[in-house]
Amino acid sequence: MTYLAKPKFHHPGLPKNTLGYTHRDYEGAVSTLCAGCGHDSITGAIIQACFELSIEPHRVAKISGIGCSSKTPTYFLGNSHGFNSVHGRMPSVLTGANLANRDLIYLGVSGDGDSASIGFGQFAHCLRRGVNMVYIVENNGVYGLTKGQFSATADRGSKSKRGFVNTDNSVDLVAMALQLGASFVARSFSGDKQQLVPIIKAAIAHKGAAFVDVISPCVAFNNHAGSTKSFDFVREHNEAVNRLDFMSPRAPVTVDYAPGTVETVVQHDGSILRLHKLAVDYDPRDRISALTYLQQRHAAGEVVTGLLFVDPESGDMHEFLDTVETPLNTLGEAELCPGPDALARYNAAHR
Ligand SMILES: Cc1ncc(C[n+]2csc(CCOP(=O)(O)OP(=O)(O)O)c2C)c(N)n1
Ligand code: SF4
Ligand SMILES: [Mg+2]
Repeated sequence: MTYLAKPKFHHPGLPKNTLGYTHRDYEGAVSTLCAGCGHDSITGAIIQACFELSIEPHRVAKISGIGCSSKTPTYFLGNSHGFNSVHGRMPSVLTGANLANRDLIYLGVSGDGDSASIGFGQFAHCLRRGVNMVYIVENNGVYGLTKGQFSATADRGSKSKRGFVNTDNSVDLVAMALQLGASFVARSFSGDKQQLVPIIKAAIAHKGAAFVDVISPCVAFNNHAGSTKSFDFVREHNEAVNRLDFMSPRAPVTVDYAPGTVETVVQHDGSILRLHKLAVDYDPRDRISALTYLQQRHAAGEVVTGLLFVDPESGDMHEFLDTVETPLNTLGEAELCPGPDALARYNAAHR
């Protein structure tokens, strides 16, 4: 496997975050993806978000499936935990890890093939269970790694590089996530760092299942006229529902927002989301309206980006299951093995 380590030298004047780390401390190995691949821009946005949030790298677990997108955790947060799993199986691996240790920040990275085709069932169940995570799909409408077959998110009527027309209806993962009960649902574009970085920061701060669909053009197989996942198509048809500005509780609240155009949402951990509302009556706390709006804009040929839905009061799987607060890997033998009497009582309760 190709693995290119980056040189460790960096300019002594590089900006540092509150932990004293530079941007470089959040990078990984040199990317081996095609030059210009949208996935590399998402990697850059994740690095920026973690740097700005001053996250301790050892508190992050990056888990992915298989695909060009699923390779990207190698290219960011080189000092974090990582597990490159099996095609479509990221959600179950992440759910298991999260059940064993709730103290880590879970970043699930997947592709449209990984999540909307082979892993569709896993995608659905981890969202409806409310696993506390940031689930990112790097969505290019194709199976990039296996040479550009249509994925399930490719729009009906879109053309492949070789001229084939997709005759299947498409899956909209954002609509699915809303329907399945995800408590934070957003969509962005790999080429729009201004929008994507605050969305990722807000998703990390959110407690519950946060789903972020990022349209990410594949320059090798899906960036030509006729593709609805190309740079040009998305730039021309992008309709941003809001402009998101994320502030962690430590940062001072800035006031450069025109009155009447700002929507403030306080999240579970006290962090604040400020939304620059472009659509006058768009409310990101209304799941039903979000679904309706999404479908209306889709019918008009537009790609809605921004924070579509957030439930600031959401809980997560551990709350729903009432699990112990201590991570399982730190429990001692006495707690893990309560002895024959407890087992006998438990068995008796089921007779
Ligand atoms: C069980 C299994 N089936 C099929 C494959 C072949 N395969 C590898 S990656 C991939 C699709 C990847 O597409 P996507 O998730 O959209 O990632 P992209 O490369 O586009 O980023 C497929 C079908 C595999 N590795 N494992
Ligand atoms: S094949 Fe497409 S998705 Fe894969 S690295 Fe190249 S541009 Fe990116
Ligand atoms: Mg893909």
